[in-house]
Amino acid sequence: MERYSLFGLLKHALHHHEDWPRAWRDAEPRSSYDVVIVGGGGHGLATAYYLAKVHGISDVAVVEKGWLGGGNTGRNTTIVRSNYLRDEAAWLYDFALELWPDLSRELNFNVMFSPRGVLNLGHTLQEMRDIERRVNANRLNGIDGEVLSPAELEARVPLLNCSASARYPVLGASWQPRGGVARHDAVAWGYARAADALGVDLIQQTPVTGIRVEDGRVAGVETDRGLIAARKVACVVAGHSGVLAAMAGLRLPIESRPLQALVSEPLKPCLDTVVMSNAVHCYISQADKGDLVIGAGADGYTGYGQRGSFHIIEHSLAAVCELFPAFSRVRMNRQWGGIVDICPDACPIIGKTPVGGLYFNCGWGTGGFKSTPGSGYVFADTIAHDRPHPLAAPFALSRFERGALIDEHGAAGVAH
Ligand code: FAD
Ligand code: PYC
Repeated sequence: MERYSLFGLLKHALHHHEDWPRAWRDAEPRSSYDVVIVGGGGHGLATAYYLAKVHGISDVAVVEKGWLGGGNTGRNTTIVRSNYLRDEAAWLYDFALELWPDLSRELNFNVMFSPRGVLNLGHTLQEMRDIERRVNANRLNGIDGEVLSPAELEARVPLLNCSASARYPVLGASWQPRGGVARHDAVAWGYARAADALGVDLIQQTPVTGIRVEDGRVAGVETDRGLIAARKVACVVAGHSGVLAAMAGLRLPIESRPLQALVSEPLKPCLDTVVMSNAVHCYISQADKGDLVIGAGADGYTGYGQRGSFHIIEHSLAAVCELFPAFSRVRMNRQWGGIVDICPDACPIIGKTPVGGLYFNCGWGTGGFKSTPGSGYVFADTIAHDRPHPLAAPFALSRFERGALIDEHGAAGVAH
């Protein structure tokens, strides 16, 4: 690799970034594959990578209607943590968290994982009781966590307003030191490049318009470039899961709603951890290039417009200004929305469907970025063996028939 130098910098500046080698092939769809993955977000790409890498299944195509990582993967606020309340969720998310520190080496691509710790603030007595319960549950599962007092918080985050006279006074927080952030695009690009190198075809700008089912088994997907036959089809389309399920005659217990975020102008380093407040609906961190990355709550109704409603973001920014009075003078640069797929228990659906050979991985809602490596790993295993990976088994679609819901609303990070 070329070393950083003034000469190197000038050379690349004058080159206008020309002649960069392609990171992955622009594959033409073949007529059939062993496995077709619908959706080229982080989860779909990770699934393809682990199918090829761990299970030796590389006759795989990822079919994406837009560009790789252009869905929620490239729209999220990049928070990574595993402090979920219920055992099943804690195990799944912590399995994912354990994969992050080595991911850049695994993919030979810098995903900029930064374990700078995550704080979840409590503003009421009941929230503090819930935080204590969650931290205790986490520690019983071997997951790091502490409860911090306002004084400890003030020392850790000097800009945070911990005054007792604040509108929503901060009474304390949970602290997960192993949590942090990662670069979302890099995660998609890293998995894409590594999957392509193992022989996976990445097919962009190709919407799937139908799922062909014959005698109760999946036979392939219809696209605007023709039918692509497949022995197995795996749908990983987040906010569009209901649409894809309907193509196979299925109905999922999922609502698709806009969730929005925004970034500020770049600032000098001033916030070296992640602060989340479920009660007032904001979460905030500072990107390496200085921007404040701020997220808001989900819209209260379903929709597919990747923008979100103004009153939601107004409410979140009011909360940011109250929590961090110094940020009230910061200008915002960009705002956007992503369509999140929310299950009634705020947990994902991973696994088989009533249609043979058809699998879904969805329902990650407002919190699936953190689980990208773990989700891809367990889903690939589930597809390869046509049975649930042990960590994925509790998240089967059939839990809604059995009433075996895993309520994670409290730890979801964003109330919905
Ligand atoms: P996506 O990245 O959305 O990929 C699905 C892909 O499927 C898309 O690229 C889409 O174009 C494609 N697709 C859809 N329909 C079709 C079709 N018919 N044919 C072909 N392709 C199709 N999670 C966290 O853990 N931490 C956070 O801080 C966080 N913040 C968030 C903030 C916002 C504003 C949003 C919107 C989400 C946030 N999330 C967060 C949630 C997280 O982004 C998602 O759970 C995760 O990225 C889902 O990844 P995915 O690969 O399943 O979906
Ligand atoms: O799940 O940690 C999370 C999260 C933060 C912001 C949106 N989701």
